[in-house]
Amino acid sequence: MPAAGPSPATLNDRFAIPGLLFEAGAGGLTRAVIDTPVAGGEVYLHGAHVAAWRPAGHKPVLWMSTRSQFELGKPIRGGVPICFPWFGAHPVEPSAPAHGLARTHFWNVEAVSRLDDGGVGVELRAAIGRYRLSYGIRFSHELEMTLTIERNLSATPVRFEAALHTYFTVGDVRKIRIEGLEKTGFIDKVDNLQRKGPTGQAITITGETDRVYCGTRQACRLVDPVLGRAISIRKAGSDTTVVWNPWIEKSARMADFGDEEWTGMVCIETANAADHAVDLQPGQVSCMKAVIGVERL
Ligand code: TA6
Repeated sequence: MPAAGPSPATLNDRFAIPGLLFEAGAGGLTRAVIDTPVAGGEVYLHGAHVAAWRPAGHKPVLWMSTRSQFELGKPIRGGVPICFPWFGAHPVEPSAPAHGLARTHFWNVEAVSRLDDGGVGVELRAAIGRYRLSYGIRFSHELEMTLTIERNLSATPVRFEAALHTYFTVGDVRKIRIEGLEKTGFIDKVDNLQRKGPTGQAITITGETDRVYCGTRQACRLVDPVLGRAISIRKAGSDTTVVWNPWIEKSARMADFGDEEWTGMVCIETANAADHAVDLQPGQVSCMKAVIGVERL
């Protein structure tokens, strides 16, 4: 299945720089492959989907299902799907795709750059319905992703939800803890959307977990004793954090998710969703950023 948009050769003529090359990736979808002394990575133009990031001296940080599809019109299972302009099921249209349109949309390359620290930056753009979006990704010692909803040119406010739905590789999800949300209440999507108060403790995963933490700008820290590392997730312009692991039964129900893969991943998502959907006033711009870092324990 040919990918949409310009060929890798055309893109390389225009944008290739040392450490960044375009190629046909999985399923023939076009991707930029980043390979520098400070970090490696991949981003597909399909969905502007960051599929890999590997800072120097560390194992790959982002998780990708071995069963993921790489097809036009289908979401990729892993990495960092962009959820926009809604999160989860569409509020009124049950047949609309979960998590919106951005993650299966084709994005164009706007610019690439060599960063002062030896990393590489990529800027992508897309027009989705009435929205104009740009997405800046910096592959370096940290992974920085900035989603910008360009100026609302209409005379009326527009409401949307957005998320960087990041999948992290972990040694064993049953042995991790997630710090930073101890003081934040959440909507529990595995318990009839019950609103629950702060637990006062770090999050541990002991079953299917699907929590929308509302009203938090806190950084999170994913502590992984099996892989001997801690992953930091700092953010700006985001008031919601989502934590998800499908556990056993839900994994078995997902065709693009291996039945046993749930032990090796957890999602910590940087979002504006639920109570914190964005009401973008005329003339306003909205910007949401996630910065991922890794340290050895
Ligand atoms: O962010 C958690 C969640 O909303 C879960 O409910 C689960 O559906 C997950 O996203 C994956 O959604 P997807 O549409 O990619 O299968």
